[in-house]
Amino acid sequence: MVDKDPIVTHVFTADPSAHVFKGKLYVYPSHDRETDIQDNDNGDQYDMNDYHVFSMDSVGGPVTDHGVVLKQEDIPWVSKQLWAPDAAEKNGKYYLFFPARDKDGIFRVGVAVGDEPGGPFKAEPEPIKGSFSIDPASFVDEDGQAYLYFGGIWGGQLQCWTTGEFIRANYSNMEAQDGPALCAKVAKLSDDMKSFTTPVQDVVILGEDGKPLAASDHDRRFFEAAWVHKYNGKYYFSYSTGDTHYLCYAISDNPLGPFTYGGRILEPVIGWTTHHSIVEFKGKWYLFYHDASLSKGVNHLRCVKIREIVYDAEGKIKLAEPQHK
Ligand code: FUB
Repeated sequence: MVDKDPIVTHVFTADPSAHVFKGKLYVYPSHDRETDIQDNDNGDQYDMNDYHVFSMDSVGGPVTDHGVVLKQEDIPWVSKQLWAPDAAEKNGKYYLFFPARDKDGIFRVGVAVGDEPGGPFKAEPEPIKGSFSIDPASFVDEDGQAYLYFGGIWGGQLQCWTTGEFIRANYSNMEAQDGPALCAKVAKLSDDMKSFTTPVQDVVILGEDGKPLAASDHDRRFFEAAWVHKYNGKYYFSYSTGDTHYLCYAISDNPLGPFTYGGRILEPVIGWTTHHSIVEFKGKWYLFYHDASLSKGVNHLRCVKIREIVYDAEGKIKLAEPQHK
């Protein structure tokens, strides 16, 4: 293994969403904390209750911790589990999107607003109307239109939303066993970034045969950790395959898809989860990701790391340095 150092070691961090704001690299991660909750397939052990923001002027340079920028007790609708967040800038304001369980135990996506990329952020009193499940990822296209991608199966509850209503009985079914895989979701965001302006729709991933990936295709189907970036005029949708522990991507000419499966970015890391973002900074492209090396393998105590990525002539993503020797 060609290992990398965590970007910070004074707190546990995971699910990094990286963006360039005001010429600096900002990272919006989950803030893992120690609990005595046993690991289970619902992810109850991921019991986070606040967010920090980090920034840096250069990759490999000093990292600034902007401290706690939003905490659970200040979000009226949340009962627990502040999971993987993301951030966006629009018209000079900064928006932190975050998933959490509401008072009924149902995951929703909230938004909090700030004047600076390093926070603090003030949460809206209610989650985004029509939002559900986990792992929001915002993407603002060159024409200014913003999109919110989200969803995650198993503990992320996406399987509960097959009819558009929350079906609690589906919680323990985890995912479809046959037919097409469950898809991540996407909707366009309003100009103030606080609501959806379109119905929520599927982010369909097609195989080389032009058919949606099958539910049984655990090496390639979407599990959680949606991310979208644009390279050379194409939209790249990247995600975790969950129980097979890969980071994969798919490519489209349209931010709403359908996307065609493109390959793997990262092989399994130490720890169960894998989650990432992709960002261009000072002419190079980087993969932000996490593993559980800082805690010597405790699944819910993770640390954020960075690797450079490159594109080949066909636009395929490769790590600049191999992950394993
Ligand atoms: O950090 C909690 C959850 O673990 C995230 O929402 C998932 O993507 C996984 O990394």
